[in-house]
Amino acid sequence: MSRGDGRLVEINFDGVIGPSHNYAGLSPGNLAATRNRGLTAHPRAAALQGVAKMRANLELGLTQGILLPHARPDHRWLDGLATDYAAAPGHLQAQALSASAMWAANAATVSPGPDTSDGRCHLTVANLATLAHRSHEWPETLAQLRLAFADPAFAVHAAVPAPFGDEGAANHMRLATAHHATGVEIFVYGKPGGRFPARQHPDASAAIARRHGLDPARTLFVQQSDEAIAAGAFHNDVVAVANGRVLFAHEQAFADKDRFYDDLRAAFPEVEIVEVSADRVSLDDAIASYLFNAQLVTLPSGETALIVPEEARETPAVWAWLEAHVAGNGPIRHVEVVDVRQSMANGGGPACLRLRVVADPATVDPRFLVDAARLELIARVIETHWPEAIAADRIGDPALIAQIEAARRALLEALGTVELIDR
Ligand code: SUG
Repeated sequence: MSRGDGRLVEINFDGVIGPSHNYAGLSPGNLAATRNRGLTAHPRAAALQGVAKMRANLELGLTQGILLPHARPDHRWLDGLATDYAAAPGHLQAQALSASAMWAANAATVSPGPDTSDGRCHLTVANLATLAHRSHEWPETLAQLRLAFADPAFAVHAAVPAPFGDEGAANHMRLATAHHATGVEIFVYGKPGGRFPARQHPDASAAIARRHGLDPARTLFVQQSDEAIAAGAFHNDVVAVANGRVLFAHEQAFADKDRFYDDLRAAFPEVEIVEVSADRVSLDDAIASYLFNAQLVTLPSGETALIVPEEARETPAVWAWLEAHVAGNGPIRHVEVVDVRQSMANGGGPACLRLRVVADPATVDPRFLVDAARLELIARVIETHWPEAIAADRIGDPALIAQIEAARRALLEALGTVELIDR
């Protein structure tokens, strides 16, 4: 039994969208980000969309936390490259400035206490080694996780060494009869050599399972299908999501789905597999609408809800599938729609923006938890300090950089997390 078992709940930690949010097209294989390269971004609107999503989750009765924007530009990283922001070539400026830490699903892999050999909740920070602009997130993520989860109920681990790419919870799923019950953990990896990078290396997944002390009988390693990666599903959470007893996945998500489903049913007989067939929703529609990059959550009533982006409602085949499922007797009883368009245009949907941690909220540093009043405070800082717009040709502008740095500082001061200013 882990500490505080009776009070273990799922907490969604959303990445607060940082003041440097922009469209630099830094992620090959992420079709939205590539397509929108060079567009003018709206950091203030983006961050307020994120706050609105968190507010809506609170109103559903869910427990909500935050992770904070990272120091951008990342001067330490540039220093390691023997340059500084003003002198750096354009591609390094863009990589140093990216607000990509907003996608908290890539912050870490989390194994809740009921699954681990020592009963503690284990978190391994993701190395994000595949793409330059994400490869320097982990030191600050680690600093934040060590602060938020300093209680002995948690074990926070440093990243798996490169070159074994690890993208965190985006390639990890957990099924359990209840959040506080022992679960089955599923690690989804990609095989390199395809059209786009396969970002999750099987050796990284295996290392995390060992480090977290998972029971091999309740741990599965599954290969993502090459066709999903080729179609733009750069993370498994773009084509599959799990919560409670429910696995919600596209028919073409996995390389050998029949074997995976058999293994899963053997490890977790209670599973309810909700599969969307390609003839109802094509892989392209699933990826464009982010149907599966939804938050699949258990409401306080015990019912399952799916929190989808507006784009899912706007994609006729996807919306028809959801309406038919809810009207029938399927496990997903409610569909909630949120507007996270600014993040979506960089390939990050509702599920990308959050990291799920099953824990007793009393063991989490309260500065990383939010209620309506704290969200209001965050919204006020964003409204006052976040840049309204960032055009692609402005990322070298010292005045913009000064505003971005001041905006983050204002938020950390308002939230009492000043020790992170210069972590
Ligand atoms: O890693 N986009 C992110 C989106 C991450 C989505 N996360 C999950 N699916 N869990 C990525 O591709 C684009 C940034 C840019 O191009 O400026 C970016 O990094």
